[in-house]
Amino acid sequence: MKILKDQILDCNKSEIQNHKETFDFLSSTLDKKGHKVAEIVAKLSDFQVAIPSWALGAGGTRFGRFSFYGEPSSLEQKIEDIGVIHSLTQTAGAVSLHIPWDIPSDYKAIKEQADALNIKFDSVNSNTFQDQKNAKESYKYGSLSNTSKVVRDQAIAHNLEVITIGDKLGSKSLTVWLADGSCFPGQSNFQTALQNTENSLKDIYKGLPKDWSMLIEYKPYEPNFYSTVIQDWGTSFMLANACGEKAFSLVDLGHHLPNSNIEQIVSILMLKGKLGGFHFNDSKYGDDDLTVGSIKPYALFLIFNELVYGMRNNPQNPDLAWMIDASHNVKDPLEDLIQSLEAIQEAYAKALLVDQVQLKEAQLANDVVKCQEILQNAYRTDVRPLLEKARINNGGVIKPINAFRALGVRGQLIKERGKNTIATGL
Ligand code: LRH
Ligand code: MN
Ligand code: MN
Repeated sequence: MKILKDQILDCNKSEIQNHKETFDFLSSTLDKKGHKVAEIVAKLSDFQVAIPSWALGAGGTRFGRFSFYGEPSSLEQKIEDIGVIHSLTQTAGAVSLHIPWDIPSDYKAIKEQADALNIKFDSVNSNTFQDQKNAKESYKYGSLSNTSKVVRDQAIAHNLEVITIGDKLGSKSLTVWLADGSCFPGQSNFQTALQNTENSLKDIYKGLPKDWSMLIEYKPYEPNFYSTVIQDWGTSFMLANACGEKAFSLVDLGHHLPNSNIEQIVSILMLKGKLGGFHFNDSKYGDDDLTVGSIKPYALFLIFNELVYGMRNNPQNPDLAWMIDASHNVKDPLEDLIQSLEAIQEAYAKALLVDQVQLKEAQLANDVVKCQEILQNAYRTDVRPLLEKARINNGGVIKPINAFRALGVRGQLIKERGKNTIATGL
């Protein structure tokens, strides 16, 4: 399945007039306020988010899984699906592989396929939260933190192998997320577990190629329900510092206890030059992995406001590895990803409308009302015509969900792949 240029032009025919009218109106309004619309649109066009290789099929819960049919069952088909989303949205120009779920069998062929679709290989994810086929040791009681050195060594070797795989594809970072922790008080010694993890991470760090970085993801609970070794940003930050200048924290929006001030975490990590990666999703209760922006869009905007501030003012912080980390239980995964990409771009565009100079002045004058007005004026702007323009400029469609449906993508995929496909991975 491949979306052709003519199909894109065809989809845009019926939408272009309306787009022009709404865009012209918005851009003249923003112009009058001193915004540089062309620059904002260019930033949106440049902003690319990786799609994880495990997100292209229906997810599921521990109670069941309901297929959407036509799901990809090989890495090639997953990249093909990302190609579809990218052709329409022009925002999904990268894939993030999970190893061992998606080890390429033919590196040259997979690179060529991705290149042709304009898709890069972003951060590679290791997996020590499941026992692998024929593995000698089990991760039941932890991986990098395990009390047994042989288990830790196996987990370290796996991470080093993931680096080797990613290196062949052009990836530049390794994302480490550990399920390590304990389910009951007394089960684990907190200090030993953290010390073992630090030592193991340092061993992996030594194996990083020169131009690579290591991203350390944190999460407060699940699958362990009493303690998690890398539970919060402080722990991740501490470990990144212990490893060295190529190690960073990774923020996954769903990995916080309710009401955590994520925008403040983002801000402080960027100030310290230690925010390396980002996983987008939304949640109401826990690590729900819902569509980005579907529950707390204002919080997402506030987070982007700090990201934009950091990208402008914190040269000490590296470019970030952006990725969607959502799961799709009741929606078509491709439609859900399109909605997430749109929500990300929307929050980014709104954050680009925040007048940081005015905000600083209002903060210095302790004009609390004005500070709030500045943020909320930006947030209340309907920026969707800017997103449409950014997509048009890159050769995408004006309305991705409408186009996805008008082109009958899912029907076509079912025709090509059949009904009984099961996506590998989660
Ligand atoms: C853990 C997580 C992590 C994993 C992915 C499957 O909850 O967010 O990033 O790699 O989900
Ligand atoms: Mn994640
Ligand atoms: Mn998660």
